[in-house]
Amino acid sequence: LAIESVSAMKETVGRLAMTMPVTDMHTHLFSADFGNLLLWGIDELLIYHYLISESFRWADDRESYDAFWAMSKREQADWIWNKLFIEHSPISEAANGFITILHRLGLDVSSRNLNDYREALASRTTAEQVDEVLRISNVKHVLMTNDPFDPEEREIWLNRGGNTDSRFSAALRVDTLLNDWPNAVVQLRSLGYDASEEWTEKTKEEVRRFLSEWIVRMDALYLAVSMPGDFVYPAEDHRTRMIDEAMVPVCQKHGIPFALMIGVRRRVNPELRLAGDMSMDSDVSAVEALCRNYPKQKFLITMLARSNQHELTVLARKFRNLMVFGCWWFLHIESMVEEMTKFRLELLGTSVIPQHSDCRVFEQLIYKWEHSRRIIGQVLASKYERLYNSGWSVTEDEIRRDLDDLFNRNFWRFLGKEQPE
Ligand code: RAT
Ligand code: ZN
Repeated sequence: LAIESVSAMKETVGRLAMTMPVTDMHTHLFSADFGNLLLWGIDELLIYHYLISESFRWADDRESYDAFWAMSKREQADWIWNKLFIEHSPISEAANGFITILHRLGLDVSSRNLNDYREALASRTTAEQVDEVLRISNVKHVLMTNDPFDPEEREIWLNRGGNTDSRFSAALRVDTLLNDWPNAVVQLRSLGYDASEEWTEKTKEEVRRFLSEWIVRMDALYLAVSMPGDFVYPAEDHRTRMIDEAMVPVCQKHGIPFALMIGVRRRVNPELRLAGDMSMDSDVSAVEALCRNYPKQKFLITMLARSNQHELTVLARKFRNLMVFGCWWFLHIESMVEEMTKFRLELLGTSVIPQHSDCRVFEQLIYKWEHSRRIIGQVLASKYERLYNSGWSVTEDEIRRDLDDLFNRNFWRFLGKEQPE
């Protein structure tokens, strides 16, 4: 049944956009199987690296980075709370996000009493909080970021059964192999792979064996890396050899996509540690060459610089093995999500994955998805409105189909896999 009026259409889109279950195709979250690797709760939320860098803007000359890093987590959280929530208003996306979380968890935001918030969550178990947050955020499926070179994580995969929660899937992260090869060689050797710094036949074989074994062990849905903005492909360098001779062949053998997140400049301020990374312009022609060279290989691509977004979206018109995804990191703010979602829909229709959360702390699913759902819904409704004015009205089923494509099916279809129930 076609919807009768623009206002009824907007109401339907708004309601479905806010409530439809979503697949979150890139996070740094874990299932409860991973114990302490799964971060959650008030203090972890406040010491999110996005908030660390924002609060240092208010630090005075006597407040050193070293003093901050020497504090306990709780002290760090108190410090950030004072700077960003008490001494100033929580206007930024990440600070506002913390307030959205408190509000949706049913805590009294007006009390501004941090210890009450801590206490309210203190009696919960990790498993309870995972269920509760997935329920509130309506996130149905979460992709983790899984690194076998992390000793704590590796131990869980090797000796403690790995992931047993069907709401979570793995993605094999390969940054060290591409971006820090000497270190990767040391790690590979310590894990029993006969690799050498020199790119020999034996080394290629062993890297492929390492990747294959871990894809199988984790049941990884894709291979993932984040790349600096100066990534060039093809080039006479280690990265090109690694991609051509190890990573793409292994992805093809297992029938999985390769996700590249391009445009990071790591540690422009090392004193901020994880919070010290920056964005930089990238060369979209690297993605173009990959898509052209490997028409049968699928590439999930996101870029960090605003200046690359339009060109990347145009490129997706040329290559069906390219899926653009998410508004990443510094682009995950209201104005950019709106701008990017608009021109992506204008260039690609609904054949895009408009958002991923990149959450590091579990409750962040609540605000990242609530904020993004609202904007995506508004942009989609404005497109239906234009159609309506030409006499084309969409049905509720069609709205549901389009949102389901954006929030779930484009990802699973691209993978060639059934979405888990
Ligand atoms: O968004 C982030 O939290 C960054 O620190 C990175 O982890 C980035 O998302 C990445 O996956 O490299
Ligand atoms: Zn990430």
